[in-house]
Amino acid sequence: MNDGRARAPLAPALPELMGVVNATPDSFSDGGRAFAPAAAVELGLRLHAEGATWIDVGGESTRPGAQPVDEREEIRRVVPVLESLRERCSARLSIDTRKSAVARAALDAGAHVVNDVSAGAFDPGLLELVAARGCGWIAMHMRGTPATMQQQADYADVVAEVRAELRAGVARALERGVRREQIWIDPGLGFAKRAEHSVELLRRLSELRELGLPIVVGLSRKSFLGALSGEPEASRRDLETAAALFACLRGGAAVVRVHDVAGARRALAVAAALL
Ligand code: HH2
Repeated sequence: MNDGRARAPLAPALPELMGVVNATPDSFSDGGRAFAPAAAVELGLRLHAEGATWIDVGGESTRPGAQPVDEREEIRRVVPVLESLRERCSARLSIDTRKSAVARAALDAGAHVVNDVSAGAFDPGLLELVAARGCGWIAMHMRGTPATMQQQADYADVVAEVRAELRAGVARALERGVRREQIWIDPGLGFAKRAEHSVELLRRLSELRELGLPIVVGLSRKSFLGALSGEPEASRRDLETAAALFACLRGGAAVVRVHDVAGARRALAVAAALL
């Protein structure tokens, strides 16, 4: 790892918290709130103070049907935020992008980890970059692109298929020179998944531990939670998120990606005492 910090154990007692900073106008639950760099930095600092040991900065929404953002615009959105957070806090910084040009600029600005929702499938140059820099890499499961993925949510056994596809993505990365110690995996809840697929993946999360890599789970406010509870408004699904964190803890997640860090910390404290 290029940041000199050891990766956390495979299944720590409590998952680490990754706070979400979307420097976008159109993210599905909080678009526009942290679009201005100063607002994004302020949010990142607050989430870190609330207990996030990771801050994930993104400049392109990946919600179903989202329109792609030009890489120069994406760089313009995230670089000043990363530079400032790198200077002002000690959180591990991840850049949420599928594009090697954006990842390169983000690493130069101080990011430690590339959070790649395409697991290396979108831009072949990304794996070469990760191998060359020795930075962290989150390989998230998806099929297709955010524009097309919901047409590919077709599984006989979603857990077995996601595990096999993640295994293949990790193997491709290892062939390109990425080392196992650099890698986290993520089931990609809501990405090429219908609600029942995301629920099944969370219920059987521990089966992904067969891959022997630490697991990141991004469940925060997602539509499968709304399908379960009946809450249509994404920004009002923090209670649903807190309840579902129980499954992340039970399944051995190493990192959970959330918008409401303070609430997630409280929910995990209770869940850990009860499990
Ligand atoms: N989910 C989103 C974005 N990035 N990265 C990982 N590793 N795992 C996830 O589940 C994940 C992710 C979607 O959430 P959000 O960033 O809040 O929304 P948007 O993509 O609309 O910006």
